Amino acid sequence: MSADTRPLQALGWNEQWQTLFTAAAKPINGLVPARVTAQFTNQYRVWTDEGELAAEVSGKFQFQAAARGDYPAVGDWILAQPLPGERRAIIHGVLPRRTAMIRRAAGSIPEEQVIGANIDTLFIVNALNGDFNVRKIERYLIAAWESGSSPVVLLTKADLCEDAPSRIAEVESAAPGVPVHAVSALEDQGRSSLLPYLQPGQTIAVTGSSGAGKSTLLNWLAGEERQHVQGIREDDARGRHTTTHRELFALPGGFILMDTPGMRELQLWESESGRQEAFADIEALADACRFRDCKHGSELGCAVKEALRSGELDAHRYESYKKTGRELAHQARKERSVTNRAKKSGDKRLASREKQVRRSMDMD
Ligand SMILES: Nc1nc2c(ncn2[C@@H]2O[C@H](COP(=O)(O)OP(=O)(O)O)[C@@H](O)[C@H]2O)c(=O)[nH]1
Ligand SMILES: [Mg+2]
Ligand SMILES: [Zn+2]
Repeated sequence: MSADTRPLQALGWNEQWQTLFTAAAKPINGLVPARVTAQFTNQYRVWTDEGELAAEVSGKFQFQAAARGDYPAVGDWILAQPLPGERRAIIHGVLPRRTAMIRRAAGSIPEEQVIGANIDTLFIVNALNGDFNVRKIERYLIAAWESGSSPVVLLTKADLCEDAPSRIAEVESAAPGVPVHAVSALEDQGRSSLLPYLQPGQTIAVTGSSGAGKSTLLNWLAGEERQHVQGIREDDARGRHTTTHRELFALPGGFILMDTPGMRELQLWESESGRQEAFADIEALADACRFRDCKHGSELGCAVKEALRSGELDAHRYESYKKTGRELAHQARKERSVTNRAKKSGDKRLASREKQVRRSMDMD
């Protein structure tokens, strides 16, 4: 097989990754590069040049991992040691991530969870039916900006909407600087607007609520059924989860698509700079307030209040801005207090609970 038909290339492998791999792999022999294509409880599926292998992290890796975020995530490039004669490999390391989409893991202990690594473009998917929700899109944008990948908002099910242009405008005003496209997989509308993102070697993750049409989008772009799509009657009390885990797909155009299970609500994790980026319009207004420490209350010369009065700034958007700010501050306090408690008491129970959570199922 010639170098340019290496299977890894179809998953985005390039010279930069090769350089990082060569630097990282030196101390151990027999390591090959691989990309994590799916993650289960403590098991991974990885692709190497030799094909697909089941993989787990090494004992040393587990011992050295300080946080759950250090563990491999879907999209990561890793150092794999294939076991001779088996379709299995041991993971010895993770190459530095170019981007990382992070959320707060479910559970009472504040902990980060990487939901996708090395994503170039993040498709934030929201359906143009009754589920349409600009505030939800704002939350995803915060995490997207924080992750380092480029967000794009995709409004799906355009065939169900009478007035897509006004919805697009609504999203545009809540997503300064972010491209917004309306598409319909059902009626094959809007594909050409996505082509600039679907370039060879590019990794695109699709994220958004359950039922928004993520898996349908993947099948549409793949030109064949690669993922199961939820049927209307499969609804159950827990919500509708057809896609149960994150997974990478190498598609015919040479790009890589990551499908993800729907989230009921995206819990933000340490993303103040992402928040500032997502609300750059409000941050700019605040810079124009007369007082540097303006709380946008009853101060004189408050540009934020003025923009709210004139209608330039939407009151709901401003509420989101304040709410996410409070949420992140509250979470930061909680994290500090858990860290301090664990340190002070050497609390074994807490430490073991943390480890358990870290290794626990990666479910939504
Ligand atoms: N009308 C219409 N329905 C769609 C479209 N895309 C997806 N759906 C439907 O929306 C439902 C959820 O789709 P699915 O891809 O499983 O959503 P996911 O949970 O985000 O992966 C399914 O019943 C799809 O047939 C579309 O473009 N138009
Ligand atoms: Mg799905
Ligand atoms: Zn002000």
